[in-house]
Amino acid sequence: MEKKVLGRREAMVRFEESPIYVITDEGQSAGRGNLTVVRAALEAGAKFVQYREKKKALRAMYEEGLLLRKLTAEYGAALIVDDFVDLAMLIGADGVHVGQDDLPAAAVRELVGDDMVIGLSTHNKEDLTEAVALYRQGIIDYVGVGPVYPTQTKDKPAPVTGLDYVELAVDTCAETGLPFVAIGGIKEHNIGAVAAVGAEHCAVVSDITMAEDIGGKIAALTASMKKFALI
Ligand code: 3NM
Repeated sequence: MEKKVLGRREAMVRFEESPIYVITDEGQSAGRGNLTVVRAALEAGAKFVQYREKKKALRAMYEEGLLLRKLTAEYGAALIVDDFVDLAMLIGADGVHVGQDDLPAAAVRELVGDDMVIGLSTHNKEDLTEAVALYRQGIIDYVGVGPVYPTQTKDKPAPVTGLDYVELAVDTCAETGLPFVAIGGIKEHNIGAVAAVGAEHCAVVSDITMAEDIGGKIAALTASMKKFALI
């Protein structure tokens, strides 16, 4: 097994420092490979990257995951793997992200031990309440909150939450400390509105992966968040 590069605590420091959470989608990368997209994002200063791949064979994902691990380590960035707990462990990722229909977070924590980040997608108030309990038990480290806006990236997205759900997550985070990242249809033209209700972290897939100038896009997204941030 590869050695973890950052581990849980250091990876969550990168999360806190990252207004933009970059997620791969090779099918929407304008013909570029995940490595090319991630390298451009890292060059632009991205420090929290998720390897999300639904279409490749697991063997190909393993090979690519090892390369992404090497690359993110060179830039001191955290690497999170979507869904595949075994893959995350084998490539030495800093964490794994799971959804509501994946293995339960508590079971994942048993598998990965104490030194990996676990992120959990949430889509409504009930999910968020459960997530708070998991956070208080030390099982999860952050939640995804969305889809805030309609998205083409996910096959069967949950109903669009709008900004109301982001506002609930802001309040919940203030009360409990549970870190969250807003996700779903977030783009340069609407990211300011998400920041304006108090989100400090936004996960963006297609607006980054499809951008001709990935570095320029990340800079523009970050600038918009800063401009509209509450503090
Ligand atoms: N998770 P884009 S929405 C991966 O609601 C993912 O949990 C979501 O892609 C959730 O930025 C989503 O291209 C896709 O809309 C986000």
